[in-house]
Amino acid sequence: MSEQHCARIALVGRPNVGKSTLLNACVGAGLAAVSQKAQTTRQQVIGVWTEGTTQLVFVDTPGQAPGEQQTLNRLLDRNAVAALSEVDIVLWVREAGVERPADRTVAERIQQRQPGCLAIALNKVDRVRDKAKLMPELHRLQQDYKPALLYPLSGRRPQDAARLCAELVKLAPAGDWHYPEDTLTPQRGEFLAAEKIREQLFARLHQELPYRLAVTIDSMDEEPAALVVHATVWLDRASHKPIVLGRGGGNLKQVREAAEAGLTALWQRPVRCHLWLKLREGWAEDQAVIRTLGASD
Ligand SMILES: Nc1nc2c(ncn2[C@@H]2O[C@H](COP(=O)(O)OP(=O)(O)OP(=O)(O)O)[C@@H](O)[C@H]2O)c(=O)[nH]1
Ligand SMILES: [Mg+2]
Repeated sequence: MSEQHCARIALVGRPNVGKSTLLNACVGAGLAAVSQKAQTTRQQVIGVWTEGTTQLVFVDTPGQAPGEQQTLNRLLDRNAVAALSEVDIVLWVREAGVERPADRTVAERIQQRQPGCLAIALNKVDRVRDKAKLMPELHRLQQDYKPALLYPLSGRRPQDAARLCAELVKLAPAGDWHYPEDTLTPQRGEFLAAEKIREQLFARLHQELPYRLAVTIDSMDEEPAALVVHATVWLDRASHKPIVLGRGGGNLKQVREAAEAGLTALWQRPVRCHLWLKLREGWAEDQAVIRTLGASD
């Protein structure tokens, strides 16, 4: 076999630009939680793409936002910054036609770290009707940051992600693969299950509430008919319980069913989930608790 190439690629960017969507599209699986709300991702998610002689290891990171107060947010930020120094390629995801102060913060952090190889994905181009409007933005990004790769795309289109991977292959240095060829992710099933449940809580709860929840997995058991997951949803206020449950428990049922469907698609086998609500007041402010609940750095 000819020489192997391997690149570890950090997806960075401000919250909600589509990093997790892009990771999922690149590896062709719903690994990372995606939602309309900013700061969905709390912890690094790793997705592996292997083709020919090259392996791309994508590391999804929490969106970086300036001036956040809450402990959890500070931890998220630290995780994202740490990811920058451990990779071969920094893939900075931006939103076409939208510039926010947090984009500046990300740019400064990238420049401080001076990554060996910078690639920029200009995402959500499907939202830009007049594609000619992209040209000045692409030109400006090229001038300002001189990336090794500048790629306009929609992370919602699998063919765009496939083309992006083909471009990233050209930047991958020679080196041994990190994982066996058929690896989708090195992360544990428990982690993926918790992320899928959290994703569904994000989809069905509003305002601050989803940010004040955490999910841990109590057990995962192979049973003849299905893989059975028992999970605890941690609340930090008693008043949140009826909202999470919904009328007649209907909301939590929807969360459970959608998580089951997502995990069944991911693992290609029937999955059943049981969700339990538990109260642990103040967890979102308590760094020690956050570590035990999985958002560790
Ligand atoms: N129209 C459009 N929407 C997109 C695209 N990519 C992502 N989205 C949407 O943008 C929202 C945010 O996507 P995420 O993938 O969760 O974003 P993220 O950057 O991982 O966000 P954080 O984890 O909060 O930092 C979701 O509603 C996605 O469906 C795209 O190419 N086009
Ligand atoms: Mg994300």
